[in-house]
Amino acid sequence: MSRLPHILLARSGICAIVLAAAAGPAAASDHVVTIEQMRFSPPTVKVHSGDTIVWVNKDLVAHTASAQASTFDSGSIAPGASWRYVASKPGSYAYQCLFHPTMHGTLIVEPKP
Ligand SMILES: [Cu+2]
Repeated sequence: MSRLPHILLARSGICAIVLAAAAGPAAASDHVVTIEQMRFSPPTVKVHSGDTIVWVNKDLVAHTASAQASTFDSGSIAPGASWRYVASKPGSYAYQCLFHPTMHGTLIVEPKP
């Protein structure tokens, strides 16, 4: 994999996500945060405890999604790769990219409905 061009990796990552989203109702509690052009999109995501958040890196450089309170930390997400996190404790979690401190996001976890 590592010898493939970055563009190809990025595209295959995007395709995988599209296919996963189209695959069925199991994705109902999955939330996707796209990392593209040095931004988290959407910048704020609201989920319920137990939901899964997937950060998908569509940039050509690595990023991280690291909570300022160390609640979660993706580590380096390579170009074209993604990272999944299952939300647990309700709260509001500001996070940033450790490589690019101007990149900010917020994860809001609400109690189970
Ligand atoms: Cu970054």
